[in-house]
Amino acid sequence: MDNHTMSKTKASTPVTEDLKEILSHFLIEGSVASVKAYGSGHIHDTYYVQNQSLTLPDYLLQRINHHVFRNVPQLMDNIELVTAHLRKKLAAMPGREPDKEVLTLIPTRQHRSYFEDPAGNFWRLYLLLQGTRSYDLVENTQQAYEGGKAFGLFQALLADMDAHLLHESIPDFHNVEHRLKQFEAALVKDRVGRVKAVQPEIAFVKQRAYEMTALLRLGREGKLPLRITHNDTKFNNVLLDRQDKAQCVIDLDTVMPGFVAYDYGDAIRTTAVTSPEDEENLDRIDIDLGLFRSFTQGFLEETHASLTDAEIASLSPGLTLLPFIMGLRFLTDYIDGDHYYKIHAPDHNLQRARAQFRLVEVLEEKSGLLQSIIQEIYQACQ
Ligand code: ADP
Ligand code: GN1
Ligand code: MG
Repeated sequence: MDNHTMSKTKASTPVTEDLKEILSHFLIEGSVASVKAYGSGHIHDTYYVQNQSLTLPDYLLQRINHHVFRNVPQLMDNIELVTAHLRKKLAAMPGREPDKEVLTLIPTRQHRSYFEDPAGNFWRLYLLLQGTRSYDLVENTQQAYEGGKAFGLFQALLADMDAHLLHESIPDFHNVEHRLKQFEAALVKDRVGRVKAVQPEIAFVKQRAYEMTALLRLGREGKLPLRITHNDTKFNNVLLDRQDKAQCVIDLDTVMPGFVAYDYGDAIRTTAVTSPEDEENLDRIDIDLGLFRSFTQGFLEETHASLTDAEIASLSPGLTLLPFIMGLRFLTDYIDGDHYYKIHAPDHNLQRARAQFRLVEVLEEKSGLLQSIIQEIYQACQ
């Protein structure tokens, strides 16, 4: 990684004293015992804030990556709007617990949803949802089912929210034509001289580029409705409780208008696969049909009544599209010199891209079978 990209996107690691100073700007209860780096997200820096008192809440502090989310006030407006809408909808449903099922932002002493420090970093604080866990890898069909219920319900609850209220926090986020243009631009620049070494991956992208725009074209023809979607439905963006029941959908930064197939495809990418997103041994990458069925069952139980026939038919192409987009973005970042995603090894983005492209192949091979499972589950939900 060259110094230019390091300084442009990777802020220095703060020490505990700095973090405690940042926390002093928020309206927290009690006092801070410890602040520890937490989670495995690729974009923000997340810290677990432990309270001195066992009876007062713990918190989750995040330094927002403002190179990725360029308009933080708009981003935070979105999160306030979405959480308020979810809270209101859940409050009207018997047996639900909005305070446990929706993220709670802790305001600053200036009554704002984020704090900007003198160095230009943006910070936000959430109430830590006690007794919950997120999993990078799904462990069983019950968890996969719960993941499907959580993202399905999330979408159903936002169906009546006015999409015009939301800002596009990252324009063209899942627009594959836009991602292909960024890829082509990176190839032309070849900033760090890596293009020569990734010819097979480039060929993989070019072979599929046109077919991967099918959903966009359907959308343009008015055949697929835009809904409010989550757009980052990785399995670790659902918190499960101690009984492995889905409790809360988190990571709301990319909630924006999108197609239902985006959320479905992005979720299957991590929820129906037992190897990690960056699996090095490509032979290990496969779709687990039990997990696939379970996620699909949970997702369609919550969404079937509102989806059109065209949307049901779009779920299957969404399965290959999302790992394709993720592989393309990882590869583009690799070619560009690794300045978007956090990496933990020099070729990490390439390894991630290869794993995602292998997953695309597996999904292509099984697409007929997966499509018939979706149809069967959909019919049974009717
Ligand atoms: P990123 O965008 O970096 O993935 P997330 O918002 O998903 O950041 O948070 C990172 C991790 O922190 C999550 O995977 C989850 O384990 C944990 N987490 C986030 N918010 C909460 C919360 N309110 N309560 C408990 N854990 C949380
Ligand atoms: C990023 O922040 P995190 O790790 O949840 C990325 C997603 C990718 C994901 C791949 C804003 O999500 O789009 O699917 O990595 N988020 C952004 O793991 O780019
Ligand atoms: Mg996350």
